[in-house]
Amino acid sequence: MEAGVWDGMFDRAVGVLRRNDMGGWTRAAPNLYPHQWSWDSAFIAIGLARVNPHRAARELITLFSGQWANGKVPHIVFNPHAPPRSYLLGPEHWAPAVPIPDAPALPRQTSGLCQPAIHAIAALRILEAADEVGSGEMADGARMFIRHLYPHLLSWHRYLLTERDPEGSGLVTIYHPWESGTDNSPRWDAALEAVKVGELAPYERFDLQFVDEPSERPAREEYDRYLWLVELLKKVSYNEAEIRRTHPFLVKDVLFSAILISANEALLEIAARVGAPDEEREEMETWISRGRQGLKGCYDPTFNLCLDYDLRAGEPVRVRTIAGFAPLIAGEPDRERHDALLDALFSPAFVTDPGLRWPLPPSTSPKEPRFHPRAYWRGPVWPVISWLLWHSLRRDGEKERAADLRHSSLEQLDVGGFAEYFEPFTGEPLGSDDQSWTAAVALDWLLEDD
Ligand code: 2M8
Repeated sequence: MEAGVWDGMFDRAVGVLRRNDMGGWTRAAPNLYPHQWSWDSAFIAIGLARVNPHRAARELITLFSGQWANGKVPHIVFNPHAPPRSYLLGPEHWAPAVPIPDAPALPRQTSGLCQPAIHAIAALRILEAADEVGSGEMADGARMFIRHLYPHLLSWHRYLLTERDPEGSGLVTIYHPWESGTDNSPRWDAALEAVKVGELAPYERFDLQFVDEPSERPAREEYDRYLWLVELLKKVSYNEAEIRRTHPFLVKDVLFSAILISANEALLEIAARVGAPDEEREEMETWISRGRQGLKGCYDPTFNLCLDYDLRAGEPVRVRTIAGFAPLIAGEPDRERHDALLDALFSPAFVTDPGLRWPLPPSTSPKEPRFHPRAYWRGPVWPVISWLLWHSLRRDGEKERAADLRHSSLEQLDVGGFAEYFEPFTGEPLGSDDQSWTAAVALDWLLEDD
């Protein structure tokens, strides 16, 4: 760790995670998100891996205790002690009239959606952290942890690459913008607009009490559609075949798919460590090459970006967002395309826009007509996305660019604290304060030297 440069930040980040620690799992944020979110928890485990590997392992194990019988890891595992009227949609909104055969026999209730599968990357980080400590109790604990988690990770990835990809395209279909993690990104505008909202029970937006301005959260029309899509999924008791047949929102999400490819690489390493059978490793290799092929098919040479594909409309989603850099996250084997993507990332359409407070990627390109610098996933900078890109660039040997991303991100957090996201031109912290995954990626960055 660079001593002296980021004085006090390490302790502040640890403090955020400690205050959000609910005993074996971490709430995503103190007020706005009082439950356990799936990909937030994976980032939290990454941040904790070298600080407290045991606690990091526990984060993942607790999350996976909510896994469904079909392998799905739910996007929220609910906190039974969350204050009433604190989060919409709370646990009472997810149960269908007809019982769900795939839901877990749970001590804790879950949502019925999922989120990007970064968990295997987190699990591998925990193993590597235990390796650094060497042999002894830590190594034994890590071995037990990974023996326990490996089959769960495998069935999670299998679910995504079968039920969510019956076409064998290597790309994951999402059923709801919440599954992407980039909720109100303009990526989903057209597909959402096509959703005809039926009769909805009146509802209250609890989220708006925890932010300064309503524009920091999705709009009312978006929420109507979010809630309606959940109603439709409940109506078919989350039956995957029925969803594929009837659901109005089915999109191949390139960012989700890319994270899964990278997670499959991590799972392959984990499989080697646990001595998994050859067939399982071959299965993962097939997933990885199929995924890369799938992303190749979504590449748009005019934008030099990868585009999501709306299955209902039968067309690509032509909008420039950070999801376009999906192949960089997946690992792009074609050198020319890799360089073109890098040029696009470091172009004025993203990181080198001269008006930016820090050279960090805005969630939507400022060149897009639907860019909005304060509106949730429509423009602000998200530290976890900067982390994903940093991690990928470093893996690919782009040392200098990775170091710049890390340095600018740490500056952003030093000035603005561990906010959920940041206005790209002013650096103003927005959304929730003390967001767990922001503190977690800060920890990971602080423990690196470059
Ligand atoms: C945001 O999503 C939730 C719904 O899942 C919400 O807005 O209420 C997203 O930023 C998502 O990616 C994140 O996992 C979650 C908790 O931080 O908040």
